[in-house]
Amino acid sequence: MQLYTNPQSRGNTILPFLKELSIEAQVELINISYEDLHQAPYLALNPMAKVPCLVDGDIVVTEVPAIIAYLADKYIEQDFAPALNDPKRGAYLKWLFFIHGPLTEYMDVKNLNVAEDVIESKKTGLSFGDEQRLFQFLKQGLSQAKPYLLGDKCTAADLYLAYWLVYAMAFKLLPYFEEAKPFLRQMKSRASVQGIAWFDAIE
Ligand SMILES: N[C@@H](CCC(=O)N[C@@H](CS)C(=O)NCC(=O)O)C(=O)O
Repeated sequence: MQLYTNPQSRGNTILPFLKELSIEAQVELINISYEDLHQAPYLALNPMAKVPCLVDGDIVVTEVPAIIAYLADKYIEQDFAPALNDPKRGAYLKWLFFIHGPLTEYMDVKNLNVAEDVIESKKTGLSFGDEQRLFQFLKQGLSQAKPYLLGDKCTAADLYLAYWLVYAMAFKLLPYFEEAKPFLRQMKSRASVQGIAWFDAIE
């Protein structure tokens, strides 16, 4: 497999998962410059001209949670995704898509300094709705983590959420919720995230 990525990109959110799956040796990391994303060879893989992009033989997967879900299912015996007939599968998918949708949208809106009154006037069309509701959803989910989102097993969704949370908190795109602390401490203790500065900042 090849993972096209860039060291400055959200492709980084996938790297701990490669370690968790012990497939670093099977996945060739191809660090591609942002200029080369717009060249024909890469556009043939991903016409969106974005990284990351996973190539597994004839299979091309783009969009971070799709890559994560693809790998989790490919190595399903490693238990980082609930099986198709496991009732926890629904919550697992919900978290993956929540992170990619409402949570990322919220961070983009914050990053762009969109005025509060504009957000308020557009909230029915925004996938995160409003800030308080998003925070409440996150706090509730994180409070119920025991110690992981789906219970006692760490899934790909935990790794993806934890990465985005520590990143967003480091850049003050999200407050450092008290409710997030036990979950983030738990995630920080995993060998796969050692050396990632944003995790080091979690007390
Ligand atoms: N929806 C995509 C977004 C990917 C994305 O935004 N990638 C950025 C880096 S974080 C990128 O490739 N930027 C380079 C460019 O636009 O030239 C995903 O989640 O994979």
